[in-house]
Amino acid sequence: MSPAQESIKDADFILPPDVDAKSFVAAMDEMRKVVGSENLEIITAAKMMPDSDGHYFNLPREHDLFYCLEKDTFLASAVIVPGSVEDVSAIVKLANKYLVPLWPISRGRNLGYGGAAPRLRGSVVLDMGGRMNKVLNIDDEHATALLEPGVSYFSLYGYLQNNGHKHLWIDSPDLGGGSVVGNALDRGAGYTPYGEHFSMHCGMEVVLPNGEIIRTGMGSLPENNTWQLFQYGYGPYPDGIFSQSNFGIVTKLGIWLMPDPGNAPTIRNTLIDAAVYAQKAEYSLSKEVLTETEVDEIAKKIGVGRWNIYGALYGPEPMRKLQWEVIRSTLMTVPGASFQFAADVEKEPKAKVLHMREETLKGIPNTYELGWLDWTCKNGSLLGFSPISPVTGADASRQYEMVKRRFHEFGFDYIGTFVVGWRELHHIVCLTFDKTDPDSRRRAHRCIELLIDDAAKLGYGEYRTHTAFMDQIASVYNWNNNSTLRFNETLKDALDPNGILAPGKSGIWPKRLRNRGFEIQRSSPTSDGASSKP
Ligand code: FAD
Ligand code: EUG
Repeated sequence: MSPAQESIKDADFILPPDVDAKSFVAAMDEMRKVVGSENLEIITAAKMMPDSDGHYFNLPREHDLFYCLEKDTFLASAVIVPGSVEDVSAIVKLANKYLVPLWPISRGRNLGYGGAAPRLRGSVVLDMGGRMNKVLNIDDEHATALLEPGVSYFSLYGYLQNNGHKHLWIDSPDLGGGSVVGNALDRGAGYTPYGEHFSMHCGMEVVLPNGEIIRTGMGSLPENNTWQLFQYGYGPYPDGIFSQSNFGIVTKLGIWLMPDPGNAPTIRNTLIDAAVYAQKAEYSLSKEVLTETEVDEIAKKIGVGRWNIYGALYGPEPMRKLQWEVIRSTLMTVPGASFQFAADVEKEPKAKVLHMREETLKGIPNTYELGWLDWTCKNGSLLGFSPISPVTGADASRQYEMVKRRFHEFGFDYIGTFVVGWRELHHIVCLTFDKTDPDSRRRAHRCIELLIDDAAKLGYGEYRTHTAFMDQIASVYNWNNNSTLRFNETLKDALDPNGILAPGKSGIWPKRLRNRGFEIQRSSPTSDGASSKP
């Protein structure tokens, strides 16, 4: 053993389970040869504690920007930035050799759901977007795109604007810095008719956990020209198992662009709009959860209702006029309802939320909504709680009451929006907290933990979640004695026998790591008894 090797100590690294410092260093040495030393960064405890945590445009990749447990709970051992599909495949093979888990991200801006950080501490973050960030193809005639993981909404929009494709629109979520591929893979949502992002994808290229590369749909037929035109191809349709999963690393994704759009409204509460403009302290001296009367006053002050529908009509003017007549005459029967058009509202001295939403509804990416994160403190953090509901007033009200009760109990103002989908509502609850205050973190975490069980008891489940709750949510999707989780585990063990790809994602643990204490249990039993222990 050389002196250099002897001096390698476990404590110097953020080691994954079953890997000692020596073999971790050997793995990194081999992986460095694949990507080049400038594209591999080892995270050390010292490196982890800079004064600044980073921010939206300077995102930490080794930990969650909005950590709700400790800053180093979901901590990566290294960050690797591959430059090609071949790099990815080579890294995956080495990960198998050394049992080093990989956590792929595209842009890593999964804020509210764990950011860029891995579920299993010591995993290596595979930054798929850092170098693989090209728009590979735009098909004007069919309105499709083929993208690498690093293409953000901003960059896709810019590309279309600057390369003669202005007639093609995109659907952006509220923040434009995310990845078109990453958001679709986590089944994120936007606000135009193409807002259901995963269903608008068409064709994938995937590196499997053994390093093999496949193309889905028509992509498995060599020389085909329909990869981005027909979603299914031939035989079983596997694309779904690569979303919110740990079954493969997506290296290319096809996506449908919008030649001629329709309408997808959101229904937002007063405070989310108020918070876009200013912090709570500017509206109220109260340190408590705001009362109904106080929220009424804020609504009056900023000129909105308690619930506000933001939507757009698309298409030729005569059709829009006709559609508007139908909508107007229906919605105006709601007592107290009123409406405004962005064009009729003064933009000076300050743009209104209406103008901001107008951009989003036109597919112009932006970051206005970062504003509401600071509702109760500067550099505020978000925990997303996102249960699915039928599109009925009764369900929306029941969910609103359910959340308000817990938010009141834990001292949070309700901030939320209902995003209308094809056949359901995504109820997006935005719990803003102060990550620098351990008590705020604890309350935030416990509040959502209880709400997951509250929701399950009423028959509601979340469409997506923060890493801290992945096991809990898997445990409430438990029909027929957890048969879904067992199905996922069967797939996991077949595809990833060494358990190297994103262990724990969506509550799916590989055999090697299952039941060894890495699952996160509820911090204590839920107060009125959890409906659904596994
Ligand atoms: P990434 O972080 O790159 O990916 C997300 C996850 O997908 C990863 O953790 C990983 O599990 C998986 N993944 C990514 N790439 C790959 C790959 N190549 N192979 C395999 N798996 C992969 N979200 C919405 O959907 N709609 C909104 O309107 C919205 N508004 C928001 C507003 C605010 C103020 C905030 C703070 C957040 C909001 N979010 C919203 C949540 C989040 O910011 C976005 O969903 C964001 O797009 C996710 O980050 P990303 O696109 O960089 O994805
Ligand atoms: C939003 C936020 C989300 C999401 C979908 C939409 C929009 C908030 C925090 O996660 O999943 C206004």
